[in-house]
Amino acid sequence: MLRAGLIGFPSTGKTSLFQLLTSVREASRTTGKTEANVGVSRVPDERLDNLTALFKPKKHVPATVEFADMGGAPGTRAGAAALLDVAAFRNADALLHVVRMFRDPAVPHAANSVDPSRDVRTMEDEVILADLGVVERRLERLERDLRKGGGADLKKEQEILQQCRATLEGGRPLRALELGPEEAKRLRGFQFLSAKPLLLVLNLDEADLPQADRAVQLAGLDAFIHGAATRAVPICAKIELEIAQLDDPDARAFMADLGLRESGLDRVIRASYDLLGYISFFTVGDDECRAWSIPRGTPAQAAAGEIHTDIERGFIRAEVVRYEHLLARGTLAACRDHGELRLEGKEYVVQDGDVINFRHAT
Ligand SMILES: Nc1nc2c(ncn2[C@@H]2O[C@H](COP(=O)(O)OP(=O)(O)OP(=O)(O)O)[C@@H](O)[C@H]2O)c(=O)[nH]1
Ligand SMILES: [Mg+2]
Repeated sequence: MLRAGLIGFPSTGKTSLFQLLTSVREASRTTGKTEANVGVSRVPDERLDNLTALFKPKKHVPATVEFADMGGAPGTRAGAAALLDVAAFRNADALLHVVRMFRDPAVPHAANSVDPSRDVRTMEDEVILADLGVVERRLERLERDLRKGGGADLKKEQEILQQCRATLEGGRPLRALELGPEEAKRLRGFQFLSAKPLLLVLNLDEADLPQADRAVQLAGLDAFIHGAATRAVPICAKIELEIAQLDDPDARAFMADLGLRESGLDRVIRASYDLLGYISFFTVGDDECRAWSIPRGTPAQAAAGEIHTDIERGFIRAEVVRYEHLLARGTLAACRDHGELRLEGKEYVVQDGDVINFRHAT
C-alpha cells in the first residue's frame, strides 16, 4: 500500500485534512512520545464503480492510501528533524506538505503572517538540513571505516553520499538528483526525507476558492513546482469539513454552487497516487471486484504478487482485457469472442486499467 506523511507548520490544517481524508474523527493523542496517527483512505475510481455495477459482486474493494499525521500535542514538533524519529514518516512513499493559505485571524500563524512561498521554502530547507545531518554522520563513520581498510563497497557508498552532500549543501533536495537504479537502491535504506516525492497541499482561504485553479500562482510557487517529483493541489479544508457533514445530494448541490467538480479530498488522494506514478489494475468476479495499486512499469508476475505470493510463485499466464472493452461488451466471454481477451506472459508490463485474471499453479 501507498503511504503518505502529512507535514507542515503548526495550525496549517494537517489534522483537519487527515481526519477528512481518513474519516478518523478522534485522533489518538499520545503524549510525550513521538508517534503518528495513521489512517487509510480509499482511492476514488469511477472504473471500479462501473465494474461493480456490471458484476454485482458481494464485495467491492478500492485501492487505498495510508496517511500519517503527527500525533502528540498540537502545535509542536512540526520540524523536519522531529519527523526523522517517526517511522511512519521515514517509511512514507511521499510527503504531503500542508501549506497555509487561509487568512483566518482567529487562527494564529506560527510566523505571524500568511506567506505560502516562504513556508514552502522554509520547510524544504528544514528537510534538506535534516538529511544533511544524516549524510554527514554516515560519511564520518565511513571515513573511519575506510581508514581501517574498508572494501570497494564502502568506497562506492562514500562517493554517492558525497554527491548527496554536495546537492544538499547547495540547498537542493535529493529528489533533484538523477540516480541510476544501483545508486537509488543504495540510498533507499537511508529513507531520506528530501528524496521523497513532495505534494504541496495548498489550504486555500474560502474567499480564494473561485481562483483555486490559480492557487500555485497566487502562492508564488510556479518555479518551485517545476522541481523534480514535486506537485501541488489546492483544497479548502474548511469547506471540505462543511461538505463532509452533508448528505450526498446536499453535498453535491453545495459543491455545484461553489463550482467544484469533485471533492478536494478526491483530488488530494488522486494527486498523491499520480505523483508516485502508481497505476491500477482490476480483478473482477461475482465474489469481488477489486482495484490493485502497482508502480507503473510492473511486470505481470510481480503484479500477481500484489494479490498473493502463491499466485506470483505459481504464475502461468495472465488473461488480460482492457477495462474499456469489458465495459463495452459487458462480459468476459463476449470479449473473448471478439479477440479482446489476451494471454500474456510474466514479462508483460501491466497497463493502467487492465482487468486481469491470473492463471497459476497451486
Ligand atoms: N479558516 C480556516 N480555518 C482552518 C482551515 N483549516 C484548518 N483550520 C483551523 O485551523 C486550526 C488548526 O487546524 P489543524 O487541522 O489542527 O492544524 P494542524 O496543522 O494539525 O495543527 P497542529 O497539529 O497544531 O500543528 C483549527 O482551528 C482549524 O479549524 C481552513 O481552511 N480555513
Ligand atoms: Mg495537528
